Amino acid sequence: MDKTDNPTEVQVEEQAEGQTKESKMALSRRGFLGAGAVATAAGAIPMTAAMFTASAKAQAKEAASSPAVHPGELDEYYGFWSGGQSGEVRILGIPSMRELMRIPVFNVDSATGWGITNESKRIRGDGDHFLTGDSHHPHMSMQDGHYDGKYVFINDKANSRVARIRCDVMKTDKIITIPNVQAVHGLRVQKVPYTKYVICNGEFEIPLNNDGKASLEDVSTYRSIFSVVDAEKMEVAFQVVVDGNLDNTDADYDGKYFASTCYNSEMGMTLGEMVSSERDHVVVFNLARCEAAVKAGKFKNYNGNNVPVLDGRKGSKLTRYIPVPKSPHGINTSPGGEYFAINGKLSPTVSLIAIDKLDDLFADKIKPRETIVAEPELGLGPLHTAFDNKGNAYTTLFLDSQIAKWNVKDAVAAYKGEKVNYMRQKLDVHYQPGHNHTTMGETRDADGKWLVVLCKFSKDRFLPVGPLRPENDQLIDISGDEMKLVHDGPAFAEPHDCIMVHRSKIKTKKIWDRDDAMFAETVAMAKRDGVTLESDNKVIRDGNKVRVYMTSVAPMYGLSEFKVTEGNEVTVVVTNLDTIEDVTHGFCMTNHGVQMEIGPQATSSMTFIANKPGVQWYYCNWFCHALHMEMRGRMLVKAK
Ligand code: K7E
Ligand code: CUA
Repeated sequence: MDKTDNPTEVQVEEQAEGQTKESKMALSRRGFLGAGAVATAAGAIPMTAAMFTASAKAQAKEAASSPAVHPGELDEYYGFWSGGQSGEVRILGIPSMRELMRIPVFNVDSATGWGITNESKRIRGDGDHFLTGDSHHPHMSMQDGHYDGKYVFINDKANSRVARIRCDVMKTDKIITIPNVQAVHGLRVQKVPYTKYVICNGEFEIPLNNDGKASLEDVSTYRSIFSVVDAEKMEVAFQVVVDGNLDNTDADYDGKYFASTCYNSEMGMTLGEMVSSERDHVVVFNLARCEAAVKAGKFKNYNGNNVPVLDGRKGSKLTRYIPVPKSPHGINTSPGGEYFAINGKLSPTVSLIAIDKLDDLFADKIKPRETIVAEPELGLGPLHTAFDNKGNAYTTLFLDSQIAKWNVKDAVAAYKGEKVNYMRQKLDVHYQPGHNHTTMGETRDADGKWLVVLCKFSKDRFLPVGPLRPENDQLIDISGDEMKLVHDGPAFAEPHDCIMVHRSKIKTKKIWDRDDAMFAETVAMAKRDGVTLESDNKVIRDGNKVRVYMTSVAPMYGLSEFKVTEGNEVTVVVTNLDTIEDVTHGFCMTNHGVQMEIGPQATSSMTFIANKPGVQWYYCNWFCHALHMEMRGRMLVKAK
């Protein structure tokens, strides 16, 4: 690298001579990850003096505008945040960045009883025995490219699952395990004409029939598989076997194509093998052809299940493979529907695929690389790109710890050879950003107001809290010509991705409907027991099983005592008769490791073995009333 033209991190420090000691330290800390990683990147790109000035200027303007939402005021946007290894989804208010709620999904939650109540166990289904999850990509269902406020879908990479969250109550209502694949990573929804399908990538390569008979040496039958899930039924509609593996995915705005990035076209099993070739690819799926192939029965089944699996490997009519620089990561469709932006990761570039050229590609009229209409060089480690409503794109640079703001039209012109500067600004973020997202930016309604950048490291941005640090979710004002960093938001493990949805798109219930599907099976059980949940307080004895039905009205349970025998399987069903907004009750049985939440007008139940002889108090553990402490009762467990 030419030292005079391309300031390295060291030189940046020298240039910072006049600055305070603290900001110099900050600059040197920035280099910590960047420097070593440069060597593995495909090639460093020159950072011009103009770019440096722009970035320094932007830094000086930090905190110039404010995301203040004053006490009593409401946020303009709902943010849906993945909780990463915590397995949950969080709701934030934007722009305040206040955390409003947590939605347990793939995790077990002590507060709400998710994974403990019978209702949640039914929803958790065949994956109920898993205590863990790794959620990455939350995306809301759409109508004609606009959010419809109905569902948020999210993947669990760890256990190959997909979950659906109902936005009227903000609870998970369905979780399925995707067969034939391992590590469901990229997940998106069909945008147009509506979210008929949720699409998701099986990242890890496994034998087609993964029955324990394959070897670690012969990897010839190893495949990655693309899954297309019926969003309403929450069943896999069909799958497509591809060449290479699958990382991230997105859909077009025409209802015709899905596309996924592949970082392991080598089908390597070790890191060295995975990064050995200079190019990987994007695979594009032709939805109509896939549906026709399923109809025509041109599929196979694997692993003893009935899911139709199509062959979309190279040469197939169902797919096309577009070579891009090695190890691409994120894929983001521009809100006008013109481009798939492919983020280079090991290449300093983003490749733009013109979606209107895909018809010709599938008709074999053009070559795959002819669909690429821009490949701007942005900086080191581009991972994800977001869009505003003014034709600009915002790309996270993981290694540079920056956001590159660039103009899409100018990047296309530059690729044609015109002398234009597509780079608008580089802004330092803190540090190592992964995903970023603009308000409404993955829909036709991109509004160019806010950009959130999910930084993987926070280092020195918060009070030190031991070796494990929070992430740093930064809020950037993008409404003006310059990006302005306005807020640092610490977050626990690990928001991979987020979306920001205008509040006008979401209508939530204040209290539960008594006929809600969430507890319909519990209502049916009560009916079989001859119990009217809204009025009865009864103990039903059924051999070794005891079903205890009680109501709750602040500050009392309908039953203040009941008796069981040691070893009984006890099911406690609580129906919250309160109709007042926000009066949630809890039910905790001491010494049995169980507790749950019961929202206003909801029924919740849980089952446990009464294995602790003696008097066991149960109590309300959600604060509900001045006499909340007194809201309790006794279970006598008679010794056997
Ligand atoms: Cu969307 Cu983190 Cu799963 Cu990129 S991934 S960073
Ligand atoms: Cu009921 Cu606290």
